[in-house]
Order: sequence, then C-alpha cells, then structure tokens
Amino acid sequence: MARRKIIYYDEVTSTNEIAKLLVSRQVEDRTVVVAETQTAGKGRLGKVWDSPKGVGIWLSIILYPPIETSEMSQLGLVASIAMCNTLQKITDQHIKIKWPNDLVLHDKKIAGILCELVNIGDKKSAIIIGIGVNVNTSRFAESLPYASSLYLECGVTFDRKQIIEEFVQEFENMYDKFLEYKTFKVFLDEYKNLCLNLGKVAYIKTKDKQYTANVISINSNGNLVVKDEEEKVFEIFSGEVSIRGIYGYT
Ligand code: BT5
Repeated sequence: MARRKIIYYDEVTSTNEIAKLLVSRQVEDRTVVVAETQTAGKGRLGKVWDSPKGVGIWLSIILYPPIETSEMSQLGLVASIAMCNTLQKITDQHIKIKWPNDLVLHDKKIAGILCELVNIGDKKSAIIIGIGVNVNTSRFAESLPYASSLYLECGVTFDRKQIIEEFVQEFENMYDKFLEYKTFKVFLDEYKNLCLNLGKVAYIKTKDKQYTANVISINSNGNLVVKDEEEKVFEIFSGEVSIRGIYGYT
C-alpha cells in the first residue's frame, strides 16, 4: 500500500485546526498532520486538551469519505479501535475503549479523539479525526485526576514514531474495509469487545440534563443504547454527551 503523507510540525495551535486549513487548500485524502506540541489542543464540547511538548502523539487524519455526512462520526470509532489495537500490540496491555472514543488503561484515560466535519461544498464534507495519546508523559496537572500515560502505567518509555507509523497502517487497513462495506457494522463486534461500558451503569450528562442509565448495547451506527431508571430504552449520540461511571471516570 502507498505510504501516506505525514506532515510533522514542531508547534501548532491544534492539529485539527491545521488540518482544516489544509482541507481548504484541498490537501490529498488520508493526509496526516502531527505536532510535537499544541498550544490550543481541543477536546470535545469546547474542552481543553493538554498537549505538552515531546511526550505525546497529537495528530489529525484528513479524510474525504464517499459516504453521507451523518455517517462520518462512525470513523472516529474505527480510529479508536485502530489506536487501541496498535497500543495493545506495542504495550502488551489490555487497553479498553470508553464509549465513544476514549482509550483507557488501568481505569485512566490515556487517549482521546475529537472528530470534526468540514463542509467542502456540493453537500459534501471532509472529516478530521484528531487523536491525542499520552505516551511518555511523566506527570499531569492535579486538574486531570483521570489522566495517565503509557509510561506511567507501564513503567517504560515508548517510541512515538513507531506508534504513529503502526497506527497509520492499522487505520488504513480498517478504513479500506470500511469503504468496502460502507458501514460500521463490520467492526461492531470488535468494538463491543473492547468497550468497557457495556452492561454497566453510566452517568450521562448532556447540555440540558443529567441522569444515570444502564448501558445495554451499541447499535450498528455506533450509538449507545441505554435504559433509564423509568425503563425507557433510547439511543444516545456521541456528539452531545459526556459519560462517566457512577463511582469515577469509568
Ligand atoms: C477528547 O475530548 O478526549 C478529545 C481529545 C482529542 C485531542 C486531539 S490531539 C490532536 C487533535 N488536535 C486537537 O486539538 N485535538 C485532537 P473529551 O472527551 O472532551 O475530553 C476532554 C477532557 O479530557 C478535558 O476536559 C480534561 O478533563 C481531559 N484531558 C485534557 N487533556 C488531557 C490529556 N492530555 N490526557 C487525558 N485527559 C485529558
């Protein structure tokens, strides 16, 4: 398979913002942007993503998938499986996915994903999949009690470039399969096996309400299916919620 273009930067505001700029310049499909540090790294829902220099992986993948815009967030789930597989292989640890796409080791968050859509006209969109992995970080701010790194959890440092290269290859293979079948369904079993939320009670927070519910399943669109305290079953979409375990982060 052809090697993808990986563009390395020393310092950026956010690799997702650079990726947006590159989309406006019609950069080629599957371009990957990587930075040593981000001065304005972003999480979901306007949150901040801490991106210290030289110890993490801060990257964004640019894709122009020939699918409906409404289906594109499924690619964030595909990317979380790809990164999970890559990190499991490299660290030999059981890394889990906290829905929709946090990666968790020993109940701590070691990676997060932020997908953003960019309108490219003609009713089409590009998707930018931004991934942050805490690789060799040796300490976190007190304000991040659930954050950890591969180094802190495994006691050894890891080669960030090797992780990036193996991840890009793993993601490419999965993305090709996604394009062949055009549905997340082909990854659903793999995702469910890695997902730590299934069968647990979750504390769910949206813009206007907060409640606890049982996580029953994940459907073929990658949405979480939950049953609330009144036994009402419904699905929740990744863009609009944050979820936690009832006793802590997971
Ligand atoms: C995420 O959001 O987890 C998505 C993170 C995506 C970061 C990548 S880095 C490359 C690309 N460029 C960007 O600008 N972003 C992407 P969310 O689920 O909303 O979690 C955000 C929350 O995680 C914050 O409110 C903090 O509580 C916590 N947090 C911040 N920095 C962290 C870190 N380095 N490690 C673990 N947790 C962190």
